[in-house]
Amino acid sequence: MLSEDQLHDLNQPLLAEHHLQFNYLADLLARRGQDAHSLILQLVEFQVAIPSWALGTGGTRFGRFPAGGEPRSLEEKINDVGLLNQLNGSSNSISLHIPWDIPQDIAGLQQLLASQGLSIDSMNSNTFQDQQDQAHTYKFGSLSATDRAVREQAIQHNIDCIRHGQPLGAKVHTVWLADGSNFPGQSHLRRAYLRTQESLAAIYEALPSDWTMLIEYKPYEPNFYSMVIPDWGTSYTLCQSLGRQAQVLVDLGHHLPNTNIEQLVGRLRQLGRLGGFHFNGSGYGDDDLTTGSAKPFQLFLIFNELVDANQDASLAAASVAYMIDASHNTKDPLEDLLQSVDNILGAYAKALLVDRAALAEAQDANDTVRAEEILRDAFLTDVRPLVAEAYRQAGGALHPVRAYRAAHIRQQLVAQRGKFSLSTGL
Ligand code: LRH
Ligand code: MN
Repeated sequence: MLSEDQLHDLNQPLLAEHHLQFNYLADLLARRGQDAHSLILQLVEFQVAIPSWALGTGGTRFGRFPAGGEPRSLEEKINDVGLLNQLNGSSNSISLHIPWDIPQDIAGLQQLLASQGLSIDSMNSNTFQDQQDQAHTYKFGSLSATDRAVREQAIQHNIDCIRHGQPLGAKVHTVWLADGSNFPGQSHLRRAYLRTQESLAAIYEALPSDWTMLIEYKPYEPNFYSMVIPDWGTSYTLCQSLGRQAQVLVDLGHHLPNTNIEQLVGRLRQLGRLGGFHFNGSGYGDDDLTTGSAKPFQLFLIFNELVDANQDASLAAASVAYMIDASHNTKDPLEDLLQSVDNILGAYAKALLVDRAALAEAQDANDTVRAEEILRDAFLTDVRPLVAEAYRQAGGALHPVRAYRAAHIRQQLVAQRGKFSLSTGL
């Protein structure tokens, strides 16, 4: 989509100002005893997986407004993620959702992924919708259904997802269940949990030894009285019962109002069960908006917990899957994903700036104001020149959204795919 020359030409007019801003920040950080170049290496290394189901405009039950030029196949989705990765060098993998992305031409896909420098991040099962040729409905649940035939169908579907991912090099399988109830009495809450545990164990049995199974929780929607896996504690206990390859997935939008998400992230990291994130932004519920758009300070505090744990020698290292899970109604999906990655890298960069020795000292001394000021110093530091330099050193655009617009990418996609092409997804 974009040649290196094009990227070079897009960066050229911005370079002089960028160097001015970057050098100013690098000097400021040096005076604080921090090395901008080692920070950039960590930012370049940090990769965020792009969900295949967010490359088109998602709808709500009230409506869907196509952006035009949406990807019509898995191959076109991979090309769009390839473009995002060209622009920011920070999106080198794609998560697939089955059956929306059932791989057909395996050899072709392997070649395409290699040519785009991409890998498959996580496979995601879907037992929250009924498919045309399906024998049993998921109306009353899937892995927790009272009907054994429904549970077995859902178990087989999850195993099929894993089998679809293996030839494409996937190593992660994500399970999110819409299972639950809308009315008190509708479901036996303990037995629903036990059936889910039994079904997950059957899926876990089929998991290759070098794979991870992520269990995603959600407090409500599409059920509004109970969800079988409503919170991190339930996901954690299920992971405990399954084995070491089972980990908890934290979707930022899956928390009741005012939940201290950074604390549960630190807790899961301490317990060795933090498997991954679905990053998105939300003000109320599972709004699936741009990551960091509504609560940038909370996103910073989450990364503050992650960096603190990563720098804690007493804690075993963890391989955490960083993924976006968003659904767009009003923005160009690709611009929104570029913004989300930008806000995520910004939050990570700010968390790397926290003076942890001084913070620990202030915390031990119960010097609340000092501790708060140390966090604010990092959060209020404008790290955009650092992130832009990381993009540049990764061969990307200094300002990905501006470059995307200057290159008229959406217009080109509409010309190729049409104004009303619709992508599979939510
Ligand atoms: C459920 C969820 C889950 C996906 C779906 C697309 O709300 O977050 O991760 O399967 O969105
Ligand atoms: Mn999710």
